[in-house]
Amino acid sequence: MSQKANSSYTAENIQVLEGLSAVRKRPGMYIGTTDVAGFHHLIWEVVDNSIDEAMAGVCKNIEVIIHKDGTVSVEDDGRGIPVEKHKKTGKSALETVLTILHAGGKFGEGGGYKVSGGLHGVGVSVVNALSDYLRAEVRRDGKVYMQEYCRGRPKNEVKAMGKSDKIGTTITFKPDNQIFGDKLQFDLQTVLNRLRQQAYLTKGVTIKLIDERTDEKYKFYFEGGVSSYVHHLNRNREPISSVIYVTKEVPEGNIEISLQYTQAFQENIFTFANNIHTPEGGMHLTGFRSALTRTINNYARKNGLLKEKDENLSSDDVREGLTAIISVKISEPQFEGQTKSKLGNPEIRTAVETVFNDFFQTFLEESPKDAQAIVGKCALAARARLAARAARDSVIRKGALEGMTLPGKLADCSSRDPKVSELYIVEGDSAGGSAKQGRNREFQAVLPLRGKILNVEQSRLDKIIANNEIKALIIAMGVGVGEAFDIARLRYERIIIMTDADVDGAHIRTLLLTLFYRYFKDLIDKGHIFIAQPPLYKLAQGGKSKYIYHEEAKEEALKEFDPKMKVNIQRYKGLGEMNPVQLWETTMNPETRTMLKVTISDAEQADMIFDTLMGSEVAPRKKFIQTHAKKVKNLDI
Ligand code: 0RA
Repeated sequence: MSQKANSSYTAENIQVLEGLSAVRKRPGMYIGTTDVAGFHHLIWEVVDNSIDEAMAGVCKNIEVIIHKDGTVSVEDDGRGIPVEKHKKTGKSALETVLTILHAGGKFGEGGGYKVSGGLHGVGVSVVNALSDYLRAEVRRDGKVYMQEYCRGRPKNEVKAMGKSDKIGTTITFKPDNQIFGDKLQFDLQTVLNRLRQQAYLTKGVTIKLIDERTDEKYKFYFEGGVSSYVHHLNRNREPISSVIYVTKEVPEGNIEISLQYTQAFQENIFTFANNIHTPEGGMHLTGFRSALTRTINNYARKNGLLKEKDENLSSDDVREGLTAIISVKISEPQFEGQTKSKLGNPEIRTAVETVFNDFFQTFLEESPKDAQAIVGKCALAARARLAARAARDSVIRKGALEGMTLPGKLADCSSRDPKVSELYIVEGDSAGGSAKQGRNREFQAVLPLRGKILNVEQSRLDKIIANNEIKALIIAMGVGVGEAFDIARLRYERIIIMTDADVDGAHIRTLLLTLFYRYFKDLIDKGHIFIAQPPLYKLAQGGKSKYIYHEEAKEEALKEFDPKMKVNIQRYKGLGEMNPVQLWETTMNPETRTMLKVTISDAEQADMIFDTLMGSEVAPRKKFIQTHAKKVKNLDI
């Protein structure tokens, strides 16, 4: 692939496709949502443009500043947006790029970038349309140019501001309250995660973040690219091989792969196309997997580690404990699938397969120590798989996992229509009792769990399905597990985790989320998993009462009561303290309740949280629980 800039790139290459009023009318079409995700998307869109410059090899530094008033600026030392007059629009190229959709210069033929990121690829013009103020500063040809906009409309012509020997672009913008409301704020952790990820994926770029609200400063630079990423992901795991790395430029594009085996049981593979995360996988993943299975089997046979009578190692066996990043950069990525996050380009499958096959075969031959450790781990996984299958078969033979024998403690609903049915997973017998009495038994089922469920991060499937609490849950859900998982058999549209608002409740919730994340990810992806939101307080005075669900809302709500009289503040420590009617009113009645839908908005972050909370190394886990004890309460993976 050629990522080099076309030197004849001028204002004419920028195509004019459509206007911006559509963006303000239907922002969701361009940035997904106007909630907190869409709000942050504005930053991603601007940073993606700077990253594009870095991928083109013409930008080394990017600096993001979150100012005190919620304004954000993104500065880069790329080529600077061109300022000459644009033939088709009659305006400067800068104004064209900032005011016309898709005019980023990346969509024209025979010029511009060969590779481009950006989730929707709509460009900075969308950010401009959705900002009540935006300022673009360009340093180019020894000069500084500037233009300001309000809701996408230029306030002035492009102004020449003076001289500069620097080059690059600075975009400063303030999201429009009319679109996003006045409640949203940029979340430091979210921005950091994104910038860190982009820095891993763009070898050699330095990304700085300054949060002026708190005076915190961060800097990311990863010499190793995706191999630094793998190293980071495995920081709490015990490695059994070195970090392996290959990058190659082929006619289909640029391929970069890094991997390392650890003592863990799960696989953690993250794939990207043009720096865009592809959680649904696709052709790059398929190519990698088949090359991995083939090379390991070939090596094991050739070196007598697999005997003639032995079965081949399966694709699952060679992925146990594997952490890997696969990043491809190609000129025309096709994003497919439910959430447009699956790479569809068929040519990339063979390209990745060939590149990784050749590399990994040589690697194994030249690194016998790593090779032995890897094959040993895979062979162990194969033996465990056979044992697990035997255990599962015996469990299934006994009928334990079949829908026929619903667990005794499940209080099922009377409806047999999964579309309207809900399952409440409740902590402990006393809360379970309240929930059973308070529910609408027509469509709400209740499954009380006793005590702590098994930590699935540290166990294999055979042990997991032998655990009584988990077995009851799986049978109640009806979907089976592992190879037998079938979402079509799901017995409830919504599965709702209802635990106490204390540390134990948070722990049980996390264990359940880990179980869902690792073994029933489809249920999360398809939006079936929820977290109930019981109230923290009840305020009462005379005949008037009000439930409070967030700590912050308490003071505000107290103002609604008569200040001369005493307000009775009841704090709920556990669900068991509410009577069945209260539990129904506050937490279970679909008309009045609020629930959090569990999403995997950021698989890497989810992995990190689970890993830190559930992994085998004790020290980091302790630290996490201590420093985030409050946050865990509202854990949204
Ligand atoms: C259009 C064409 C060129 C660069 C850019 C846009 C550009 C946009 C942004 C947004 C943030 N930083 C940016 N840096 C560059 C190519 C310019 C050339 O070939 O000289």
